[in-house]
Amino acid sequence: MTISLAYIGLGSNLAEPEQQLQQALFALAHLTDSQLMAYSSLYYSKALGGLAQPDYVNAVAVLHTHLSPHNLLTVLQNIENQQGRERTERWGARTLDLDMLLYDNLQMQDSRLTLPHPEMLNRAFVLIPLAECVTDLVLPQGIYLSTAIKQCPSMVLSKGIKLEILI
Ligand code: ROI
Repeated sequence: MTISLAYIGLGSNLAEPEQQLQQALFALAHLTDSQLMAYSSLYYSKALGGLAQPDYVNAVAVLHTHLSPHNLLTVLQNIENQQGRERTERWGARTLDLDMLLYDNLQMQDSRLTLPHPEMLNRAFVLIPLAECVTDLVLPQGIYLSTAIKQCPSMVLSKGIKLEILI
């Protein structure tokens, strides 16, 4: 059975964001046909995007998985839904956002999923925690993560604690 490497971005800005990420990491650690290999510290930032909304807490997790990209997306959406995610406005506040950032070196686009995540290169709150999980990753677009970080629009990002997960 083939095993793939997937990177997941976690974000929350509602209903006690740290607890949302704690619960989400627990769920990722218990995901079917998958293994949680690493995860970053918490990172705090102002909301990027048009709408006025609370500040965000973000992190990145690394999974080994036997799930296909679409099956992984489905289980990530199930976790979001279990944690009370309501899909209302596109750039609005959310209890939990789980974004598939990368799945091996796959580049694909269909109605459900675009890989790599189309916005990741513009988001320091994704790239910086990603760099905490992996040294000198080469992105599927053919650029080094360290280069992507230098080219990314700057934003204020405060590093917080690394959560403990009870397995
Ligand atoms: N801004 C920050 N800082 N963190 C996020 O996770 C985040 N997610 C979003 C939008 C609304 C684009 N802004 C964000 O979906």
